[in-house]
Amino acid sequence: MAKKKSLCTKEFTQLKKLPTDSKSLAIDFERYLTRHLGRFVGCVPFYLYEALSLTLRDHIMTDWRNTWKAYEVKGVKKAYYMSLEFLIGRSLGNHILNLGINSELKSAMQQFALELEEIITEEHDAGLGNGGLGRLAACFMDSCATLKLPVVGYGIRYEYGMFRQVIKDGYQIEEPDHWLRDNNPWELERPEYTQIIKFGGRVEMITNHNRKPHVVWVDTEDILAIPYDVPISGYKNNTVNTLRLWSATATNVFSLEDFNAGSYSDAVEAKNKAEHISMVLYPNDASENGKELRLKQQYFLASASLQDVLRMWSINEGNDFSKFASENVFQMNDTHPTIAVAELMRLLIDEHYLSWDDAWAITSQTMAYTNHTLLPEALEKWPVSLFENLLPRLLQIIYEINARFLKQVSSKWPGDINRQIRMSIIEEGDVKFVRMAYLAIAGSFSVNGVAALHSQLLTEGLFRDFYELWPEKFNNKTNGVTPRRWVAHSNPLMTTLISEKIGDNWINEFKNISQLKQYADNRPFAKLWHKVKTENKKRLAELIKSECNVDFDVNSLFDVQVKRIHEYKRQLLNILHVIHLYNRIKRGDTDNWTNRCVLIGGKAAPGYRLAKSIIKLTNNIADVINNDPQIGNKLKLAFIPNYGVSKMEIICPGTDLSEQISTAGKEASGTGNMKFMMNGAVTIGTYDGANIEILDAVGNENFFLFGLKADEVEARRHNYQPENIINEDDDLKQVMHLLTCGHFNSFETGIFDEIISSLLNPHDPWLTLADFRSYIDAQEKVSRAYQDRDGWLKMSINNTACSGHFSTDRTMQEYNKDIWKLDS
Ligand code: 26W
Repeated sequence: MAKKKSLCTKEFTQLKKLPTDSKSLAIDFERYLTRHLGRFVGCVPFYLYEALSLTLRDHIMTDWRNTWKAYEVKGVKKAYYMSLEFLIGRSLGNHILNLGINSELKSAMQQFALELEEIITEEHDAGLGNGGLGRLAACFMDSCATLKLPVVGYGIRYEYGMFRQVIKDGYQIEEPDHWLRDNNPWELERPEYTQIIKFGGRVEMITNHNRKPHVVWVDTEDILAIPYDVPISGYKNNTVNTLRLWSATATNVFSLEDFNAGSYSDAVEAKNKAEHISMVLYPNDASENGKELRLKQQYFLASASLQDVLRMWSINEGNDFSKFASENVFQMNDTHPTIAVAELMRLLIDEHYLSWDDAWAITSQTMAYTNHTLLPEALEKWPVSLFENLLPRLLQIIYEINARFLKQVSSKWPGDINRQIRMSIIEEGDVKFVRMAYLAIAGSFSVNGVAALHSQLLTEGLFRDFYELWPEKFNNKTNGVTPRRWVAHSNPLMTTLISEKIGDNWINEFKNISQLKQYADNRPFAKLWHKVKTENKKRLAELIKSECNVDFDVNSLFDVQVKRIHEYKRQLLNILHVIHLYNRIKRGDTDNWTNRCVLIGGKAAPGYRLAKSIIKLTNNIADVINNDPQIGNKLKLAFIPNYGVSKMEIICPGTDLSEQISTAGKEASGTGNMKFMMNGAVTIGTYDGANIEILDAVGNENFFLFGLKADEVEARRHNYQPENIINEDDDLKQVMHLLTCGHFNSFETGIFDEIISSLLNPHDPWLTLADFRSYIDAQEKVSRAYQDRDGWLKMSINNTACSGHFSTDRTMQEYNKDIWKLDS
């Protein structure tokens, strides 16, 4: 749809609020259900969810429009958060919390004999992300709206989100997640803001109207980007920000030419091909795989978003970009959208006729880059040849950026050719590559890591040369999570208990949660805390029963590790401990025993064989343990299928012990660790990522630290002999024996050989066995601590009370103060 001039000349007026009493809500709900959807109260429950969402959406629309207009009228500086992933989860429950009309809606639903909580769970998760990085983007959006920061999210509206994980015979099976199959009430299509995205073609030099040489990119295959806006409500503050997700489609749905020539199928094929771009989220979370379609997605997002921002800019400023850099800032979520650096240059030079220097001044003052991983295999690089075919003009610009950049390098370090080779944005060799992280750093005024240790390791290792060149660009922004979703929404019982004691302003002033500290030693309060935890454990136990058919007894210690399955996160170390406990029970070593229920969950990238074996191993061990009458309630193990945002909302309030056991120096930050802490779980963890800051906040006495530190890990690599470690440790010897003798795979010979040899490998990058003893000892301390109920409750309360630093409200305030500099 082409955008036409408005017919209306009237000035903007604020939209008025709609009534939120339960009677009005009930009337609206019934009207949507019966008149709009044509259903009735006894229908398929999804329609109840849809009708209720539409009811609520009317209220959000008011604030949405008023928020946008306020930003527009004030002409404020804006930040754009560009991310290939936004792991939003469900929206309805979150909006209800933010609008503060839970009790009104509850009673409105009661008028129809409906339970609000049940309706809320009808919503499909918006699973547009892999894990930490995607969920972080969603938490950031929440906090920006709550802080009234003018931040717009830009992403892709994938037709299929993160795959659904089904477990069959213990193995992970991936099923497509067609989350948009039913209507999605939380999106608003905006065809009037469609953008055209170019691919392929060639680059030509022409003489423009000023008789100056000018580059044009011609004979391209064009694709349309259609925006869908998703409302992001702030907490009880009448603010609704926007997440704009792009969907791809063909430029002309049916090429008339093809159609008339009788090739209807060619016309349809073109449309299908275009739509592939936004069809599916890539389910890899730590290794890049260089697929052409992925680069297309990245460029599609970057180009559509930048064109959109320039379109809005030009409405008021025309082709005057003198103030652009002081009113706009782009935050790139990892290297995934960093082609934006070259694309902004292209748009400013080719489409808006700026000089290279002016365009570079704008680009390098508006782009900021966040790194989320230290794993070298996750660093994106694209074959130059791919760029040549797909984005020839962008490649030219990257070469020019690189040439100018290398000049700077050589003037700082004259004659240091090795450094130039190391730092070049282009990796030379038989196959040449574009190094996206280097492009991001060269084009950005800010580069940040996501926890103190991570940011430090970036400057010492991965980006050391760049740090030496531009120390002022580098900074740390420790991650957080939003306390609205991860406490107020997920843990209503705890929320009520806390608010009764310290009032409810901790929900948006999260540092005030520290006021809880005074209750850590208060016995009546601890008793109530225990009651809440037990109720939450019951809720979790019910989930485990229905999903895994395993009985978790609420009196046991609930020991949880949920996150993507990856060797560096060391689910294997956890499993070795479980085998050790099993072995102890079998050999009768159970004096002073603490009953434990161990829960593991997470998805493996579909092509990551070893991670998939880890899932199978977990399920096989669970089968043996859970069906052995001699083990009984002493030990249970369950693997929860299809771990995601909605499951975590039930898991984290019911957890006693949070497993954060990555090889030190490998987990950039972790954010699950923060969710557990806020909900009163105690952490057993390595000195890694944000664990370090959690330990700092909560103190040694409230945290179970173990394992090698990052520098010790590096030192240890040179003399790592797993065989020796096994021979010197009887417990480990027995554990390894159970694994190697096929105790857990008696009818499936050899299926765990790869896992076993990875543990025995002296070059095991994750040094799993090096931390075995200290992990087992720390776990033993946990078991003993859990037997002292009062002591444990004190630790639990302290963990929540000390979690004030880990709200994304704090994180966003830091981004704003140091990087974005927006008015709120
Ligand atoms: C190329 C594909 C790809 C996709 C995702 C490469 C790398 C990634 C990242 C490693 C994804 C990620 O989720 N990183 C996580 O980001 C979180 C938020 O900052 C951190 O808390 C986690 O420690 C980090 O692993």
